[in-house]
This record gives sequence, C-alpha cells and structure tokens, in this order.
Amino acid sequence: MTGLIAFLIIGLLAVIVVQIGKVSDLAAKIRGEEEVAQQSNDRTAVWLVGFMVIFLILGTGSMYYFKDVMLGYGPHSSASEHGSLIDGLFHSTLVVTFIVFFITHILLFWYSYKYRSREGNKAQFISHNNTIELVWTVIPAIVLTFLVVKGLVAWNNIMPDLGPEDEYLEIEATGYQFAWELRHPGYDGKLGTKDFRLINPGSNSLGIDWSDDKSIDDIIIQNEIVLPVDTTVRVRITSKDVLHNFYLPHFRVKMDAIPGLPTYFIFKPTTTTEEYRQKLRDYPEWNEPYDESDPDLGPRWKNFNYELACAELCGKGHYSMRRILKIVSREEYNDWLAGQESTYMTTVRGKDSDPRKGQLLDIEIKERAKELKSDFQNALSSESKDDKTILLKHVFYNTGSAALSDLSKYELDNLTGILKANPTVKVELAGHTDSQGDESSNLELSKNRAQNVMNYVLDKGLDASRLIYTGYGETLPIGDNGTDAGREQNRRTELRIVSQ
Ligand SMILES: [Cu+2]
Repeated sequence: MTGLIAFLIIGLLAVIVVQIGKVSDLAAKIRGEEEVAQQSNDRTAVWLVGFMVIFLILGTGSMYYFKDVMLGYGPHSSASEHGSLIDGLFHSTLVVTFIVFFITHILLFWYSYKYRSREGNKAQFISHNNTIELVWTVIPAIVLTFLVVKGLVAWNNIMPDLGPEDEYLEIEATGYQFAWELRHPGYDGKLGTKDFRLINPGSNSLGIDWSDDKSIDDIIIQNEIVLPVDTTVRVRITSKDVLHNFYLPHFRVKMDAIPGLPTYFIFKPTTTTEEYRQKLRDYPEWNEPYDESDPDLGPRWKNFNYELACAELCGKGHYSMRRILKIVSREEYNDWLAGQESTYMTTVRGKDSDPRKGQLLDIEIKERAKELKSDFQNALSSESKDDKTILLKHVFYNTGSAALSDLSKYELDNLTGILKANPTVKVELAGHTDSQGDESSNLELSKNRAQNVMNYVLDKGLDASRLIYTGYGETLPIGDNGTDAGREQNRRTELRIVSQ
C-alpha cells in the first residue's frame, strides 16, 4: 500500500513538472525568451542554496541522532585495550572528512549561486597556478600522513610477535562453510600442534597431534567461547574451504581466514559481558523489551552478548557462523574451565588412535588418588560393616598369573600413602576370581594375587602387623559369571578395613 502511494506521488510530481514546463514555454512566447531564461536561472540558484542548507542540516542531524548505535560512540566504547586507539583513528578521520565535506559543499553550492549565468558575465580562464597546486597537495599530504601513522601504531598493537616468555592465552578458529571449529587451550593456555597428515574427517577433523603434551587439555568448544578479562588473547585464524573473516566488532579486531595461510591477531578484553550490559542499561532504547512475545526475557540490555561474526560473504549459510563470546572475571573463568572436559580425554583416550595407549597420564594418576582417598574416607566414617570394603579398581595382573602389571603401581602407591596417613587402621587384602577354570586353582590364584599386593605394600615400609591377605577364589561373585562383563567384575582385588 505504502509503495503504491509513493508511486502515485512520484507520478503526480512528474505531471506537475511537465505542466510547469508547458506554462514556462507559453510565458516565454508572451514575454520574450531572454527574460524567462534569466528568471529560471535565478530561481534554480536560490533552490540550490536552499537544498544545501537542508541537506547539511539533515546530514549533521542524522549523525547526531544515530551516534549511540555506532561503534565507538554512546555505550559502544571499545571493550579491548587497543580498541580506543582504533576508535580514536575513526573519530579523527570522521572529523577531518566532516570538515572537508562541509566546506566543499558550501563552496560548491555558493559558487553555483554567485556565478549563475547573467547578462554580461564571462568565465575566467586559468591555465596554471602554483599556489593552488601547492595548497591542495600539501594539506591532504599532511592530513594523510597523520592518519597513516596513527593507523600503523594501532596495527602494531594487534599484530605483535609474542614470544614464549610472554603471558598469553591462545585460541584457534578454523572457518568452514558454515561454522567455526574453535579450539580452546585448556589449563596450560597453549594449543597443541597440528599436522595435516593426521586429518581424519570423522575423528580428527583439524589434524591435532595428540602426542603433543599441549594437546591433552585442549577443548573443541561446542557452545559459546569463554575468555577471562584483562588477559592477552592470541587468536590463530585459518580456513578449510573459502575465505572467511573472524570479526569481533566490540573488540575492534577483524582478520581474514585464508585457506592454507594461517593468520592471527592479538587483543586484550577489558570489559566483561556483565559490565558492558550495565553500560547499556543507561540508554532508554536498551530498556525496551528484548522480545515482545516473551516478557520473561526482560529488557534488551540483559540479553546483550558479544558476538563473533564471519565478515566475509562466504556463501548462503554465512549468517550461521555467528557465535557468542563471553568475557568473564578470572574466578568465573576458572569455574568454567573446571567444568570443561578435554577433547582428548573424551574422544581419543584409550582408543586405537591414542598415542598414549597403555600409559597413565598425570591427571589420571591424580584423579585416581583422589578417588581412592575419598572411597577410603567413606569406608572409615561409615557405621555399617558392609561399607568397610573398597574395590581397588586399578590393580591389574598379567593374564592367568599372579604377577602385578606395571600400571598397578600407581594405585598401590596411593594406597600405601593412605595407610601411612592412617596409622591405626588394619586391613585385609582380598583376591577374587571368576568361575572359569578349576575351582581349586582359582582359589590358589586369588591367594597369590592378594599376597603379591600385600608384599608390594610391605616393601614400601608398612608394618606387617597391620595387613593380612585372603584368597576367596570364585566363592564371592559380585557379577554374573555367565557374561563377559560379569566375569570382569568378579576378577577383582578388594581392601577391607578390619579395625580402625
Ligand atoms: Cu564465512
């Protein structure tokens, strides 16, 4: 409807212009051509000046009206350390171009008024003027030098070479149609290396080298990116297919993601998401409801989030490359990190592709020590006799033999430590088998296994009066001997607290 009305208005205006033309022609015939031409020139000249005044007022007014939605103005001051430098650069460019724009437009329209065609006026012809040449070469040169130098300073701020001695956290973004694969470095703040020969579309799409120690705690981020405030962040940027662009508008950083040519930038967030929201809160437009149909969501400022956008038109799914970035305090960041599971531990550990298969990792040893300690404490504090038995989950033997496997030593060392810390506790070490094979040889095997466990602990300097061992053979199953899983449960070593 609006379109139709606009169309009709334009049509009517065209008719009016044609009619005025016809009237002028008629008037010219009555009054004489020259007088009419003079009047038309005068009128056009006045209209031009009027247009200039309205145009400049509206232009300046709209700049003022929209200033709070522009980056660098109103609530949108930069959220990164170097950002104010970029904002200053944009601001000075805007001031310079605004002054030039104003002056040239006034001159342009004023001259077309002043020098409109009149009887007896003649154009002046200048072939060359050194002063004018000098003025319009030197002034732009000085202004441009100033802008370029300021720009270089900003560039060096986001592209420094960080050495190993610098404190920073590194994340990696690999763009593809149409999403980002984002890698977070975990506790060490450093990313593991990659090798294109390790790329496997199903299990290792980035070609991460799992044998690199730095890879163990790396996290492939599925949801939002979380980064700590006041920490230097280096972003490695690359692409798998076409050109993408890693753009964090609120931090004034933006860099192309180029297939085969890794790029990077550095930034230091200075404002947390929550602090930015509080800034927005002072502006009425941010206090409007976020979603009219869902008042529970609250005002717009409460729903504000920093975002990562692809700033390259990379295809029709381009829009879906948006991701949320959260800047939080150090404490919140540590909490978040503690809740994350490393990609290596969840998807690679123990699989055929695991280069550390058969080795124990420091974090696993620590984890097991913690688990055994808490099991032991629970057994100690429990009133019930049934709860005094703990399963030693990580004690293993060579197949069919009573000899302890190498990996058992971690669990047994942990156990020795716990027993030394609780000198009044006396324990029984119990061996159990499944029901396969001969009953009497099973009993023998379980007895020998329990004895080997006891001997290991005694070797570590524990008092022999605190320990006994028993072999129970297949007599006390906890699982179904008819299944593989049940038999595995039955082959076990237990610790029972006899007195405390
Ligand atoms: Cu893209």
